[in-house]
Amino acid sequence: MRIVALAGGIGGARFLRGLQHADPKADITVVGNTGDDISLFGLRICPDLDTVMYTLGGGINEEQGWGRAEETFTLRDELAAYEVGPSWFTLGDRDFATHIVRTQMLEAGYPLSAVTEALCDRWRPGVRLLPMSDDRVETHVVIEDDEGRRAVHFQEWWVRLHAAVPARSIAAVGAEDAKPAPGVLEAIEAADVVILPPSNPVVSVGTILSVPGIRSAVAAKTVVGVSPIIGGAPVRGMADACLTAIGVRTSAGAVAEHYGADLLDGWLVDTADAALAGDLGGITVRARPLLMTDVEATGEIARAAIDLASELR
Ligand code: GDP
Ligand code: FO1
Ligand code: CA
Repeated sequence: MRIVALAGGIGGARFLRGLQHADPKADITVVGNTGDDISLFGLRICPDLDTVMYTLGGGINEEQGWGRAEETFTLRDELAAYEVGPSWFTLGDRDFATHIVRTQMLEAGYPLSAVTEALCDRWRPGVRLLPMSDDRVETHVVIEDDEGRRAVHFQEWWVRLHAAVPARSIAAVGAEDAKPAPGVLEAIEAADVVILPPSNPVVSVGTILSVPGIRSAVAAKTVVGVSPIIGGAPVRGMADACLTAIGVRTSAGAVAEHYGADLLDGWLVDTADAALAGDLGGITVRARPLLMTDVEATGEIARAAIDLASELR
């Protein structure tokens, strides 16, 4: 079975591990979000691509969900001794190596897709990991506080400001002019099913879908999504603040309606949202437990998504 998944960071990566467990023979292409990417200390950092690569490659910090296992922070401490920041974004020594390799290759002229492939030669994630685009797209958040109304990078809003300042609006800067990375549209066209893992509907899946050409290619396929919202709240992270910023209620049903029946064929919701089961304006909704507590439980969620897609094909 050829599967394409559009993934953000932690929610996407954990789901993908379950998908591999549910169907070890599946041919999986992951289209990863690069809207979270940021340049710091002269280095290009791609948090969502790295979270998928480290999680599936066995190098992730499991408790945290991002960054490397068995990490040390000598470089961070040395930078701090020089008073060279920013200090609000924590990069460990092992993780720094990834960003150095990536930046060196980008500066030598390789596109991000080729760089990601090279990094995956080490990590062997068992999926084909493609950035959504080789062009630079950055998610910015418009906020308003004592310093006035301004746009900040998504990481600054989330990590430095802890999303404590409400997001007035969210923009994927550069998306309009971005092209899907080589292989993205081809993989979607060749897919038997497209799965939307329980990734952030605004700043992960929404950003990927904002790259011209990707949404229409996905909409032409059988698409099943897994709700990241359970009982009116995200399981973790800031999806509620992001949904509010784009005028969508934080509920499993509202997220499905936001994606739309032109995109989604099937939608898995948690048993807490079982009242939605049935037909939601043309989207087939099934309820089952959606907490990704371990690989087995996550595998069963992924299996349910594959089964629903097979029924709807
Ligand atoms: P990020 O880039 O690290 O924020 O990760 P993603 O965008 O891929 O996923 C974030 C989303 O994952 C959040 O909105 C969470 O609600 C969702 N999520 C995390 N854990 C679970 C879980 O166990 N079950 C479900 N259904 N969603 C989850
Ligand atoms: N998240 C944090 O909350 N604080 C950090 O200092 C931080 C550093 C970081 C470094 C590398 C990386 O790949 C991810 C990192 N994250 C950090 C996670 C990341 O900012 C976000 O959770 C995702 O981008 C949200 O989608
Ligand atoms: Ca992310």
